[in-house]
Amino acid sequence: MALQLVAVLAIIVVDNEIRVAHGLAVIIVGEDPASQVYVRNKKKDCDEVGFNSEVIALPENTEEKELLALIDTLNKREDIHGILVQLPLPKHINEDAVINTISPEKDVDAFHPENVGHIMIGDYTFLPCTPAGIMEMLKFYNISVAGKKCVVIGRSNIVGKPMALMLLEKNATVTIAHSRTKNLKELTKEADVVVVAIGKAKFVTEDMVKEGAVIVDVGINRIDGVLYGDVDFENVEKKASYITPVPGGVGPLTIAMLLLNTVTAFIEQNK
Ligand code: L34
Repeated sequence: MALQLVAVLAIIVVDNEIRVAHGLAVIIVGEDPASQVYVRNKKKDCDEVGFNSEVIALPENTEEKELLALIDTLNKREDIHGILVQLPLPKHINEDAVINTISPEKDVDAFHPENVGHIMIGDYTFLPCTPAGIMEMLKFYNISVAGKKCVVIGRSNIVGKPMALMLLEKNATVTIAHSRTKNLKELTKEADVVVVAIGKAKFVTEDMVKEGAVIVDVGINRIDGVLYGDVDFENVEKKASYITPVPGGVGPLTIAMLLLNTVTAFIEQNK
């Protein structure tokens, strides 16, 4: 559904000319197998909706300055509206330096500090793809978070922190839990909505959740070739009113939001 929505939005009229929103550059450095799958899925979805996308695969030993120079070139290209550098990067490359180099108007991940600041004050062009997808999904299922207790497990810059801000913006009462949180179960048992993004297979168990809770699983853990979320799906499912599966849940939504952000970037750059 989400992809079809993006496809409709992708054709717009600029100066009486019909144009297709294209121009997403995805950079991947190294051979991380999970990243390769995610980038391949992004490319596939771009092709499906008719975007021009370029996947630029660089070797593991790429120097930071080469990567920054490439981003600089993409920043200047008029046919590229969105730039994404797949994370994580190899250890010898400074992630912050890379994110800071992406032009904020092309930052379709919304990771640049300028975009993060805009989100903080509720005046933004882009939202980070994973939490934005989760908010869209809640809206689609008419799940209001206003006045509800929401627990976000995980405090990363790409999921946990922005997720908490977005829920807060929709008037939820938000708790952010993390590896140092004491008595996590006491928090989750009270929660109307639990979003978990910590990367530990089957971490959230049935005894931790309230009857009728909404459970959103961001984790993707591969064990012996099988994918597991951060939630013990089979058992938690019995108690939850809604629960997202892994695979086929938050991952594909993340990509749909990336395409939406690329459309937004295209529109903004053609104003
Ligand atoms: N810069 N780095 C940047 N932007 C992002 O938005 C991401 N993320 C996360 C990792 N690094 C990033 C993604 O793209 C996670 N992520 C992502 C994207 C797609 C999928 C999962 C995570 C996905 O396609 N998931 C499939 C299964 C994939 C599999 O078989 O492993 C699913 O159905 O969940």
